[in-house]
Amino acid sequence: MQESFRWFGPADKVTLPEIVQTGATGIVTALHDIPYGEVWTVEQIEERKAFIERESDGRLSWVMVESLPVHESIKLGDRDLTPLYENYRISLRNLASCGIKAVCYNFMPLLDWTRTQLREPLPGGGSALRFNMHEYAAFEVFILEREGAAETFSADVLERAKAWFDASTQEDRDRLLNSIMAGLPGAYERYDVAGLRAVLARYKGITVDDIRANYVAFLKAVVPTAEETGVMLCVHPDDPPRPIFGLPRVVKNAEDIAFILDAVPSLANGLTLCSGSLGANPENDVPAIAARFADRIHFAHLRNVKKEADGSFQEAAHLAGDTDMVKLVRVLMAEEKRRRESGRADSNIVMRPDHGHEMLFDVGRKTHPGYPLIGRMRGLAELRGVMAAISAIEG
Ligand code: DNO
Ligand code: MN
Repeated sequence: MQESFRWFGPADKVTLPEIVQTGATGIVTALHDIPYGEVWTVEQIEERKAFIERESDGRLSWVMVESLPVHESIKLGDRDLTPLYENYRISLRNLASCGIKAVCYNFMPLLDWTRTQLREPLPGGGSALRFNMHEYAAFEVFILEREGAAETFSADVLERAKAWFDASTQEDRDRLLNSIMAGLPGAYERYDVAGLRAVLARYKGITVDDIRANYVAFLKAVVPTAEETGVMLCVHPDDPPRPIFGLPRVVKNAEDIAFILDAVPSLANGLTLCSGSLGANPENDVPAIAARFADRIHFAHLRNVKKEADGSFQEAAHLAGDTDMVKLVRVLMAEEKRRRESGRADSNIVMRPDHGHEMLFDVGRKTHPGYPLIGRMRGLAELRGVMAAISAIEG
């Protein structure tokens, strides 16, 4: 697999020369300053690409876009989408003309990954991202006061949510809102509670089937261009793989993935296998999902989670959570072998350590939540060991 590392652009506290030292060779990034829906021009792409090569002394290159965001109107299925589809297609063409031919995106309404804790202390030091079900419930039921939310939680979770809320200070509530919004990358919009209520109102009455239909329309509009230009699109699963704030989620399990990949059967319509996102639902067998859709996986996000009975989960060290990472890496490497044998050009699957614990010299450095240098470097090093062992044993 090609080892890559996510970098959030020149404003990222983690620098390119530091990433060089992780041993990764690929950079995963996006033009985070460009508002959703606008064209990424060739000049802007070339400039960023050159920056990466220059700052890393030619040791790193931009191998994957994460993300080329899908505008909210496309997810909502608003009326005249032609200009937005066209902008997306132009961006794909521009990226391809600069030699960047792999593009990750997601189809999560409004939010990206969602956590209640950005820095849950770990025994022995450092911290991890965490999703606490009762705090999430407290936010949805008692802070956001979303109609119908209470029924979606067990009595036990609700009771603990109420106790948390009753004991919480304004500072606790602000911290929770900030954690929930933190998954939105780059300069994108953050909402306050009133703002969140207002944007959620736009989704009122929109069902899973509606979002699926909007998604298929999007794929039909852009996959032909991806095919023509040799770009591999790869959708990132919903994180966590459950509805958030009642918003329908359509990329949460094998059934959803099958629906998407079958809707437009083309290699250009592919998958980002994110083991941490899919792995947060106990019903998802991540290595089995990887095996089933192996030929359409263009990008692997490798990380692990430890699940709890009430639906809470915490990000574990890369080899330490509930997902059998060795089994998963074997599946991906077997697929690479098949591709090599059948002469497929993309036989190297791009992988990156997805998230890492905040530890050692990153503590207090205020790197992007979930994306410190050392924890991810540790994850990459562990995964590299797994890959080396598998190829030594299996060739
Ligand atoms: C989480 C990431 C996601 C991912 C987007 C892709 O850390 O894997 O935020 O970048 O969902 O569009
Ligand atoms: Mn991911």
